Amino acid sequence: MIDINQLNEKFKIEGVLTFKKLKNNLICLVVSNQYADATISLYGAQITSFRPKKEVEILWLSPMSYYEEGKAIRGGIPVCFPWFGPHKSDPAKPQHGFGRLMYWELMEVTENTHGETQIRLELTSSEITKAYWPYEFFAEMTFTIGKTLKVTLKVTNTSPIQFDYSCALHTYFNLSAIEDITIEGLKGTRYYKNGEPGEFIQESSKLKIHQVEDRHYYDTSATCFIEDPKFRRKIMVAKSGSKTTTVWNPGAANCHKTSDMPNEAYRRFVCIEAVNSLNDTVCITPGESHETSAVIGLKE
Ligand code: TA6
Repeated sequence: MIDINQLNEKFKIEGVLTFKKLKNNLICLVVSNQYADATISLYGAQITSFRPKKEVEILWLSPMSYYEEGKAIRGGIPVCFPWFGPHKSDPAKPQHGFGRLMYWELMEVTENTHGETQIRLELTSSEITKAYWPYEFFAEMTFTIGKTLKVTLKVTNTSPIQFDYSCALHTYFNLSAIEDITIEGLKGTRYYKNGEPGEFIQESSKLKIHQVEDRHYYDTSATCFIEDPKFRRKIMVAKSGSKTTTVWNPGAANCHKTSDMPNEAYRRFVCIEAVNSLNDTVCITPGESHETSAVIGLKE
């Protein structure tokens, strides 16, 4: 069991970083620096809140989220790894992999010369991870809390053979209302819709969400923007090391069926995800690493 006193002794930065307990003794790290406030759960290495000073929260977190081992926290940025979506051959294995269902070890907390706070967590392969996925690996999640939030998943192959994995930084963005927002940055990009045959192309420069959407845009490294007129802001979603961008909203009917979301939650968030999946899975040889990053902030 992780000891909150030991964490505080080792990592606490007076006035900037401390730890607190969530439900069921899950521990999170709380950052408050000159730029922003943020909360990161050690379970799942999942950031659940990022709020630049004097701004409305950028990440959406379900008020009905489970904080229970074996279940993913609903909201923030769940880390999907080492597969995205259902497992290819074994539906009994957890959707979106085991990364979001494991305790990650906090390794390092630093402040850089600009006063941004950097946090690094690690997950190393073990008998538990090998029961799901047979390879040896070393995964790191790094968060930089500044005016923007930078999140990186770095995976290193420590196996004697090459492996493939898929992953996502499955970011839930907090909205005033889904019907009022538009998403820019995907015009001219091909995509497929989950559960529908065929390929589509994004015709309009402004994507509006009117219903359930589960779109996977191919071959795109583009920065997206969420324009939210009621919150009077444009959220920037940049990324690197990922060529697939997923846009997901469950719509009213699926939202009602999802036990860890209020019925109206679909109006309050959209996911825009930096993904490596489909024709963009990552193949790394022994000793090789790959980084998938997202940078999130407000357009000035
Ligand atoms: O990224 C989109 C998606 O794969 C959807 O198909 C949807 O099911 C969503 O993720 C949420 O998955 P979860 O397992 O967190 O309920």
